Amino acid sequence: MHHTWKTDTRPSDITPEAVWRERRRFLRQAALAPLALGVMSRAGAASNDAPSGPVLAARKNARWSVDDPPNSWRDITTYNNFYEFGTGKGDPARYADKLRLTPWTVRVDGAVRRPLTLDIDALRKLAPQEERIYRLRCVEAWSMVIPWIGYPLAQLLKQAEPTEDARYAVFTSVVQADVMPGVQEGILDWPYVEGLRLDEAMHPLTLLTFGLYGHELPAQDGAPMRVIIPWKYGFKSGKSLVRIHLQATQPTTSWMRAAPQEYGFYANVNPAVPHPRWSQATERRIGSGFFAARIPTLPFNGYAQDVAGLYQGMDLVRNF
Ligand SMILES: Nc1nc2c(c(=O)[nH]1)N[C@H]1C(S)=C(S)[C@@H](COP(=O)(O)O)O[C@H]1N2
Ligand SMILES: [Mo]
Repeated sequence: MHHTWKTDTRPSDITPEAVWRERRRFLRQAALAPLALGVMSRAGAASNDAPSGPVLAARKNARWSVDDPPNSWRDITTYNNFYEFGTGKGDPARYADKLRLTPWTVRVDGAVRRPLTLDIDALRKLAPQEERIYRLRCVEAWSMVIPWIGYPLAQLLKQAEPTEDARYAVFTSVVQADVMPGVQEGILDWPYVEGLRLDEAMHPLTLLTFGLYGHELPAQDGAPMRVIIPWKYGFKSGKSLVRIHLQATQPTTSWMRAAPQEYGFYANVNPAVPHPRWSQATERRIGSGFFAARIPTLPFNGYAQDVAGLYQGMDLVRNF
């Protein structure tokens, strides 16, 4: 996230829409030619516009969906932050297909009466899968709208029976160093660790996420399971989780450790509190084109009605 201003641009932002549409049509046609197929890179193959991968059925949840038009599958799967695979926005799409997804188990432990170790198939079936269209606001001041598939994290945590000591949830992402160029470079302290207060973790908006656009998550978006907390900056939403640990004390997250004056524990989207190096008042909606106006950032990313109550009486400048 320190590299924002160099990496936060893609060809579709600086090319008039008609031109890049035509270019994309050409590339698609080229991809159909056997010769071109042979020389296409893996990233090229992954940048198809049509959703792909194993199907994941879900019922639409209108109550917890926004009306903004969703970003394209292409935007969502080729413009990513997943630093384990490198800091470039295209790095996750380029490298994450090497992530080994089977076997995959997730441990829920710590301050719980019933510690759980669950296989990913059991996790997928633990509760009804819902499609929820959420805004995702990155701390780098861009945003997307994504039709996620998952169910409330609360459904899983309840099964583990949190004790009175469970005041925080800590999320640990997988490390597979041999296939993760970013881990080899040591950009952050790995594994990637994030955390929530337990009431945030139990909030109905906090989504344990397994898919998007009707399909299982592509690796670059955090396969096979991640968490999404839509009122917080995107970095709170850890990808490819292997452990959820409940504990009494507030954890030090990877970003707090890397730059404590820039990234706080709460990280609620807040247009009134600038990042030390840039404003958070507006954002650029990915895919809207170079000439599109920046849009105002909303308190709690537009979810204030549902979550502001969690922070009653707190100083949100100090608790950034
Ligand atoms: N393990 C892990 N999780 C992560 C990140 C990361 O680098 N590693 N980046 C975060 C950031 S900064 C954002 S904005 C979102 C991006 O999710 P997306 O690529 O699916 O849109 O993932 C978050 N989760
Ligand atoms: Mo982000």
